[in-house]
Amino acid sequence: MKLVSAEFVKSAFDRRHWITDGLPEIAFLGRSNVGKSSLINSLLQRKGLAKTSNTPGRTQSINFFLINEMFYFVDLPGYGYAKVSKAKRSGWGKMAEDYLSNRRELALSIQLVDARHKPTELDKQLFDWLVFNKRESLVVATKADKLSNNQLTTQLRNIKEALGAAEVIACSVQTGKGRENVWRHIESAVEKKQVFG
Ligand SMILES: Nc1nc2c(ncn2[C@@H]2O[C@H](COP(=O)(O)OP(=O)(O)OP(=O)(O)O)[C@@H](O)[C@H]2O)c(=O)[nH]1
Ligand SMILES: [Mg+2]
Repeated sequence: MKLVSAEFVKSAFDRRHWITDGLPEIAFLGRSNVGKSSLINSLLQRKGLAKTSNTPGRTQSINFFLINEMFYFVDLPGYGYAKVSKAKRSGWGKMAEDYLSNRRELALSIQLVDARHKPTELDKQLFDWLVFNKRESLVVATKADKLSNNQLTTQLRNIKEALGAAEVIACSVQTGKGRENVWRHIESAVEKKQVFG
């Protein structure tokens, strides 16, 4: 797929503000600070389109980006960040859960885990939930540049085992590793959604 256009469309804090044109959506999910917004920018080759930060919990809304006027990237709030108030935390959980449970337009959920760490309990819960709910999903291990090749091989095996995932794609926004592969999955998910709904 040739990337022709990518634009930020809106931030939604409430389901009433979700997009209503019915185009397929690719969601990015994972712990705060795992690299969701960075991966979106890297896939789109556009620095700063999705806001990134060293401060976990940066993305608090559901952010929609229109790609090629054909489908959306959806940047969901990160989970598992302890330092926000309980009220805020359950607010995020609710909106993300609502989105994942009910969103008909959702074509693919890309779940990000940190390549350096064992998946957390919340990572596992999300993975199981996506499988249980028969959501099309893909696991990506971020920040692969922070590991040696040997370490990365070991970690990919550990992550696969911990989650029970058939495939985990190593990615780095620094080196571009994994980008093509992730794009292939996105393309095929969008096509499938366009054909089968
Ligand atoms: N070295 C390296 N750093 C990365 C990579 N991806 C993301 N980062 C860094 O990780 C930090 C968090 O990245 P974000 O993209 O803001 O993370 P996020 O998942 O969107 O975080 P929230 O919006 O808080 O949920 C930033 O400092 C990024 O520069 C990567 O592939 N390699
Ligand atoms: Mg973010």
